[in-house]
Amino acid sequence: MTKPLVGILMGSDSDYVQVEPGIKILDEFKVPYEVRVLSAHRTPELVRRYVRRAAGRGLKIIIAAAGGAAHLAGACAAQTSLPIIGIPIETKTLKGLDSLLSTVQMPGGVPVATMAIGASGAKNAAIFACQVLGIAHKAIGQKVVNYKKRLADQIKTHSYPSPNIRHRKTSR
Ligand code: RP5
Repeated sequence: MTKPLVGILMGSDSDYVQVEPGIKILDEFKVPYEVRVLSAHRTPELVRRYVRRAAGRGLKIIIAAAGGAAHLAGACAAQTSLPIIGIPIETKTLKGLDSLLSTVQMPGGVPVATMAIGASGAKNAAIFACQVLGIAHKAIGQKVVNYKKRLADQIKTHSYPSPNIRHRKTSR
């Protein structure tokens, strides 16, 4: 079995639905990953052990998703020099603004690459991880190039105004 390059951590099972779009991207790009539910507040010792061993196990990037007082990504960044990507989970009470601020507002010297709130952030976290991995892994880099080309093609085919629509001056 291929060793995982990306470790995906979630603070709770309840985060999975928002993280799933990112997992789908890693599947699509055929990037090996592993997923764990570990919480900075509920299982801090397990987070510490996981992160401390990550580089030695061959992981290159950790993606950490958490909601509310979202300390998970920061707690990971505190324990390793691997790049950490944070996904702020959308919450019921504050719509994820709480998660965003707690993930993004790291003190100088301890960066967390913080993505958008929720499912879009999860998708972007996976693409960003592939962009970083793509520097050393040519095949992954090429998948990102192809993906971005497909995105551009979609925009071109949905361009507006359509060349078939004539513009008329409207009179009152
Ligand atoms: C955070 O608390 C988790 O990341 C989750 O977003 C939030 C709520 O967790 P549950 O109460 O649903 O387990 O640590």
